Amino acid sequence: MTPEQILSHPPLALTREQREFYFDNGYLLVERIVPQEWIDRLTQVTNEMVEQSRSLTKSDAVFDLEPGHTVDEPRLRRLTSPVEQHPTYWEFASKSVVVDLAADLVGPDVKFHHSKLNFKWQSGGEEVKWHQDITYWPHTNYSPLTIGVYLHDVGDDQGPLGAIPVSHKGPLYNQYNDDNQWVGCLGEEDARGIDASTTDYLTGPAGSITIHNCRLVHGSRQNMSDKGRPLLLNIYSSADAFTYTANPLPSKYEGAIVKGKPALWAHHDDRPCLVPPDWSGGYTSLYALQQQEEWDRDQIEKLARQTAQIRRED
Ligand SMILES: O=C(O)CCC(=O)C(=O)O
Repeated sequence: MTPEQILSHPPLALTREQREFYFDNGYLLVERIVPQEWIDRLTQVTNEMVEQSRSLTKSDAVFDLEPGHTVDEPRLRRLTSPVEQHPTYWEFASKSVVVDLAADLVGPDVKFHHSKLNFKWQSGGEEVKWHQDITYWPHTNYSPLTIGVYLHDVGDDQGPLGAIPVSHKGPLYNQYNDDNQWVGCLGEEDARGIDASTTDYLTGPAGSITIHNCRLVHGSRQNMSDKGRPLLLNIYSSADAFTYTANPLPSKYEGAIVKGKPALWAHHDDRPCLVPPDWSGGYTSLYALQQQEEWDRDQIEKLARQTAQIRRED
């Protein structure tokens, strides 16, 4: 659907100005839109997840650990596919205001793709380099978007999400290095070519929402503050967008229609898309790939087993 067609549907959660801002700029911040009750519930299950991670010594398909993670001082980079880990996350992704936000920006028929919870731990939580999401998980069109909710208040020193305005209308960049290895971020030369001085860092109180289009160039700085920055991210598309590569973060909910009805016809955008490596045997993590971290054989085997298990449950 074109922005005009989407805008012809009455808004459910956003103003016309907010919807137009998203279409023009490729991202949006909406402050305090998620009720505190939801933030409390999500925080409680997230604390339970952190407890579960304490005894781990290596990252796996569920918990992506930062170097330095210990039993006494857990440091998580990411909880992978939270909707698989606790029903509260799926209830939020499928029944809360985020579904209406998605419908306001992709149209009345909304499909779920995947989820993740990026922690950006205090005192050093890792940077996310400039990248575009769609080449991790190509779809037949560019409707997919990511809706993040800040579980804590997020200020400028906590590594808020940074968006390069209007970059969704620009090119898709190569996210392989010169040796054709997937690094999941722009190469140095491309990164130098973007005007980072225009970056909009999306800060806001707990319950604020960030939304970014799948073509937008975005990233975030290290968190050197003494406060964490848990950001719960859910990805949706219009129902007529179909994937043609393996989902890096598979889930039994992939493809669930969370609003409206399934599509009978696929919509194809004629702009080409870089394809990622085949993730069907398992995907380490955005952080591990961007930092070119080596995972050992045991980890890779465990990841493949866990991924196969999730795919069997689909
Ligand atoms: O957690 C972050 O700061 C980055 C999130 C991100 O890059 C994404 O959702 O694609």
